[in-house]
Amino acid sequence: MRSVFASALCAAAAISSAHSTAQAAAIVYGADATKTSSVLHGANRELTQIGFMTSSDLWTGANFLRWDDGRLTNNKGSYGWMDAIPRDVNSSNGVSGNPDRADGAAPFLGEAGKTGTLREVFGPFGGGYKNMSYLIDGEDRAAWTLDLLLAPGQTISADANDRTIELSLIERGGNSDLRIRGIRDDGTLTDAIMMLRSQTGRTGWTLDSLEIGGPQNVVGVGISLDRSWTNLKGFRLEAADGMNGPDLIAVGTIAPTPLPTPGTAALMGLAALAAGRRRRA
Ligand SMILES: [Ca+2]
Ligand SMILES: [Ca+2]
Ligand SMILES: [Ca+2]
Ligand SMILES: [Ca+2]
Repeated sequence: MRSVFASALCAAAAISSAHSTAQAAAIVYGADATKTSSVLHGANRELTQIGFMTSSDLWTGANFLRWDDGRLTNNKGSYGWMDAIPRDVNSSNGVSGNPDRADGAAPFLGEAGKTGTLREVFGPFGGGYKNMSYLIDGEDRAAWTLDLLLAPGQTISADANDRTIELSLIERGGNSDLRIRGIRDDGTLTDAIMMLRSQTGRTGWTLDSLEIGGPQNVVGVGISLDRSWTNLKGFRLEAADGMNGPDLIAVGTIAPTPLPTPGTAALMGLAALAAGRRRRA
């Protein structure tokens, strides 16, 4: 009897879940090259539009310029937003994750000393666009961790619509995986989700950087996060042995909004109270 009752409960749960509009898990959509375009300024690439399979969302370069701060931890050390990170160039592979650039792209400020910064890779370049010819190059069997943070006090939260995108990654190669976590405003991390190489879609352009000897396809994903990903101040991207060296070009997200602080909420409460008193007076 008990097992029959349990089965009935399971069936009811399945029906309930099937009819629920709430999204239960992150969904990863490949980039759609037919809805994606970019322009070159010399060999520096500016994204003008990116679209994704099965989603009607169209993002622009602005979606990939949300970052105000960051930290990269690799096999050599841990580096903040403006810190000079040692780079591999000309087929050397000693740094597990490092700034790299298209062969013809503008040199990094630390070019002579073979360094680059997170701000150069993920911040505005020249006229203010995210330079899609700058990336973090990974190695086949090595690990790195990258935190990207929104401006202080700003957060993003996933909606309940599984066709809208909240996070996009652009990667060079399309033969690597990447682990993703949300960083909540209180510093705690969400559960991890994966971008698998099989889920990526081509953007329509290629990238040949200083660290490799020929061009590779650039791919992307758009991810609809589930509703447990709320009040995020940033994202953590992780490469590990077995992920085949993800080469991260860009990370995009929706427009952030200010997180109401307890102080703001209290002030608003006081204002409402004062208004009520005035009305009664
Ligand atoms: Ca490297
Ligand atoms: Ca969504
Ligand atoms: Ca790759
Ligand atoms: Ca090259």
